[in-house]
Amino acid sequence: MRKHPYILCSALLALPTMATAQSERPNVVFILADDLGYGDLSCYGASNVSTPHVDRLASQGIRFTQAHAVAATSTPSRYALLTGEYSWRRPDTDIAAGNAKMIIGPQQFTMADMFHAAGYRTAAIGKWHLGLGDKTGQQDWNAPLPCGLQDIGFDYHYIMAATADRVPCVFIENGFVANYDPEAPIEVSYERNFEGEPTGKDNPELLYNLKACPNHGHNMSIVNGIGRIGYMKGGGKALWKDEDIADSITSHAIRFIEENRDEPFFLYLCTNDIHVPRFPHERFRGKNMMGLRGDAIAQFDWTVGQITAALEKAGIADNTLIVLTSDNGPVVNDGYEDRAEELLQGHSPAGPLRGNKYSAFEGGTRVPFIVAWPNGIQGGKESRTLMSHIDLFASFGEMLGARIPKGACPDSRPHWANLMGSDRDARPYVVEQSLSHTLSIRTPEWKYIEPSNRRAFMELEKVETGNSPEPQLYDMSIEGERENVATKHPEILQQLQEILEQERK
Ligand code: NG6
Ligand code: CA
Repeated sequence: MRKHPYILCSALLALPTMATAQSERPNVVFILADDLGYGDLSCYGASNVSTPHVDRLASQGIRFTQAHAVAATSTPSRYALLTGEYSWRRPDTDIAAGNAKMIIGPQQFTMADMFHAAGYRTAAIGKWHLGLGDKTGQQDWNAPLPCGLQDIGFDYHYIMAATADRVPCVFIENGFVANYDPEAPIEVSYERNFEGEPTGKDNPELLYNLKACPNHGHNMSIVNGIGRIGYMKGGGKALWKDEDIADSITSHAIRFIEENRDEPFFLYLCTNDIHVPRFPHERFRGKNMMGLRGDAIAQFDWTVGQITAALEKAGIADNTLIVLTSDNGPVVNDGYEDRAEELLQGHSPAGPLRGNKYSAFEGGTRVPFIVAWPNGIQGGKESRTLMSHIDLFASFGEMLGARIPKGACPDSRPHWANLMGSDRDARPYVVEQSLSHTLSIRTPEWKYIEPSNRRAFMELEKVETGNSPEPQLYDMSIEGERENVATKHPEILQQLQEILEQERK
C-alpha cells in the first residue's frame, strides 16, 4: 500500500521558504459539498436560507469569490482535485455509475498519498463517486473489494460508492459494505433488473418518499421509497435511509477527528447534501421556505457546525485548516419531484452567475470557497483572486514541504500564498470543463468558451449549457456572460484560444 517508499516527506528541504514548520502543520479538513451553488449560502448572498455555521467559518477565514471547480459535474471535478490532473485529459472520468471500477489507479500518486507520506492520518468520508474495485460491473459487493481507497493513500474510508441517486445504496467502510447483512446478499447491475424486483417505472405506488420526474433515469430500483439509477437486489439492513445519510457521514467524521486529535490528519469530507434525492432528516424537513432543497442546505450547514464543534471540543480547532467548497454548480430540478423550482421564491442558486451545474458558463464551475485556519489566517477577509481546485494538491504540497514524484499532479501549481489570502503571483487563468467537455479559459478579465455543436439547453433541468457553434468571449467585468464580444476583440480571442491549445497539448 505504501507505493512510493522513496518519497521522504516533511522534506522541508524541498520548499524551504514556504513549508510550514512540522510542529505547526495544521490538520486539514476538506469539506466538499455536492451541487451547492455560488449563491446558496447566506455569506454568498442567499436570503431564503440561513447558513450560520458556514457564515461563521467565513468570518473567521477568507471567502473567495473567484474560485473554480475543474468541472461542472462530480466525477471529473473530484478526479482533478485528488490527482491534480485535468479530468479532460482522461476519457474515463465522466459521471461514474455506481458499479464503475476505480478511476484513479493504484499507481497514481494522490493528494491523500501526499498527506499520508507527510505523516498525516488520512480519511475519506461521504460521497466518493470515483469508482471502486478493479473491474466495472464485476464487483462482488458481498466480499472485500479488491481495489479501493486504501490503495490511493486513505488510511480510513466510510463512503457512498457513487451518488445517493445511484445504486448500490449502502456505505462502504474500509473496502467492505458497512452493516453488511448476510441474509440479504447484494447484487448490482446497470443493465437489467433482477427478477421480481419492483422498479420506479413499473411500481410508482412504491415511491412513498419521493417521486421521480417522468422520463428521467431515477425510475429503476426502489430503495427507501425512492427510485434510483441502476438496479440492485438485497442489502437488507445495510441499505441507507436517505434521511440518515447526513447523520452517518457526520458521526463518522466526528469519530475520526476524536480518534486522531493527537496526530495531524487530513479529512476529505464529502457531503451528500445537497445532491438529489434531497430527503434530509425530519429535523430539517419542512422547515425551509424553499422546501427540500432549502432543507438540504440547512442540513449541510448543520454538518459544518458539528465538525467545527468537534474540533473545538477536541481542542484542535486553532490548528485545523478548513477548506469548504462545492464539486460543481447548482441545479434546481435534477430529476425528482421535490418542488425545488416552484419554491425558489426569488432565490438564485448560482447567485449572479449565468448557467448551472453542467454548464460551460460560470454557474457550472464557480463555487463557494472558504478557507479558515485560526492559527494561520486572520479572519474576515474576502479574496477576488482567481483560484482553481486543480491547485489545491500542489498548494498543500507547498505547505507540507512534500516531495512529489515526477509526473504526479501534472496540472497542479503551488499557490499556497493565495490560499492564505495574498493576491500576488496568482494563476493567470483557469480552465473549466462542462458536462459536454466544452472547455473554457477564464482570466480575471475575460472568458473564452470554445465552440461546440452539442445541445445549448437541457430541457428537464432547464440548464443553459453554454454550448454554441460560435466561439464565445465575455467581458468578466460585467457579471452574467450576456454579450458575446468575440468579434469585437479578435486579438484577445486569439490569445485565449492559444492558451487553450497549449493546455491541451
Ligand atoms: C446525471 C443525472 C442526475 C445526476 C447527475 C450526477 C440523469 C438524467 N441525470 O446523469 O440526476 O445524478 O448525473 O450528478 O440521470 S453529479 O453531481 O454527481 O455529477
Ligand atoms: Ca455534484
